[in-house]
Amino acid sequence: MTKQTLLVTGGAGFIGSNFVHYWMKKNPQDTIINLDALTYAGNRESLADLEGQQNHVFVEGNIIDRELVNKIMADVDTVVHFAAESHVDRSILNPDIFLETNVMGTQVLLDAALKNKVKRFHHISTDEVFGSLELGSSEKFNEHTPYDPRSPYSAAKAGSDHLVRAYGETYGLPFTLTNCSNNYGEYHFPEKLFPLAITNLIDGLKVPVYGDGLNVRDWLYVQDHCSAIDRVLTDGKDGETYLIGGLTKDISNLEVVKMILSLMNKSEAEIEFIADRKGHDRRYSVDWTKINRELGWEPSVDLEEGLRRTIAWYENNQAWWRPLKEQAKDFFKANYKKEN
Ligand code: NAD
Ligand code: TDX
Repeated sequence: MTKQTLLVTGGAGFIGSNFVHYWMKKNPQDTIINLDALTYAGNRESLADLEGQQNHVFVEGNIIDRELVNKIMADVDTVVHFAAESHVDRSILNPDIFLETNVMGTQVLLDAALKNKVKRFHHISTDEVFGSLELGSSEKFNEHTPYDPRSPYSAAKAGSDHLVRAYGETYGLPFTLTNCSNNYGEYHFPEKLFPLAITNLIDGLKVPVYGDGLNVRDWLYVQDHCSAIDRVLTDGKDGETYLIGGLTKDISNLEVVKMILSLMNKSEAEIEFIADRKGHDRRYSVDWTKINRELGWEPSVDLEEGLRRTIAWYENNQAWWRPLKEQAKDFFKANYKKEN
């Protein structure tokens, strides 16, 4: 097995920390440099079991810091770029930082990757760049769907996707790009829907559902996202984009919340309908046949099994999430209103 050095950005966040664990277990010969600014969403506790491991080097720093990024990129073979501001609701309250990190930060990384001749820049993106599909339609996003971002978050992510492709076309930077649907699982920050619902229910609180609850998301267990990235890093073709998704059938937020309630033996009286998100995308659905056909990837954990694992993890790891919910109090106050 050839040894390589990966630069993982945002590796103290939800998906990044899962990916670091996944990769180190599967490729113990490799070295991971983990660059993370430890914003509200980054947490060293998510990497606690890796403390002292020689081949995991944590660097606290910002992707926008050109000097630092250039320095740590020196011996890197592959960049896996997760770092981003990722919460749609926070982007509605305060868009500025989304542009700074997601667009400008990505450009700093791209420049450094070119300068240091990295062999592959893999950019992690989202299905939200494609906009919103009609409720009840059978349409799905695929690799040819035009971009139509509708929130400051997805607009900034779209900007970063365009920049990555532009660096490929203009300067010949070797890259791959994946657009994935909604992830859920261990180490998910407790202001996103699933962990918020589960932790509220553990505490005897209600589950806030925006609007009529009929919005549809395509849910994927985070470990399956990690295995998809692995397939793309290993066998993906230079300059290609792959869409990653988890479901084959629509499921509304309300239905998925009801699944969580039932798995936690709670009644539907625990649902609280609240004011809708501004510009709330109605429906996402991902056609993941390209990555399935070309790279042989498919999801391995279905929604019910993934939810069981996730609920058990939050029940058993209360010391991980309790301080995070406490820190997010101001956000909860600003975001949750009964009326629009
Ligand atoms: P997250 O918010 O949990 O983690 C983001 C991480 O990036 C945090 O550790 C944070 O400290 C770090 N970070 C933020 N700004 C930084 C900066 N300027 N410099 C260095 N580090 C910085 O996000 P996530 O849910 O793990 O998402 C990771 C990536 O995957 C993002 O690019 C997101 O757009 C994408 N994505 C997420 C989902 C999802 O469902 N969560 C789905 C598809 C794509
Ligand atoms: O309290 C809530 N009540 C509610 O009804 C919250 C937090 C959310 N919702 C709804 C909004 C969405 O329709 O649930 C759905 C999921 O919301 P989030 O967990 O905030 O995720 P979403 O906005 O879909 O974005 C996530 O998936 C795609 C990630 O945060 C993004 O980074 C990723 O790109």
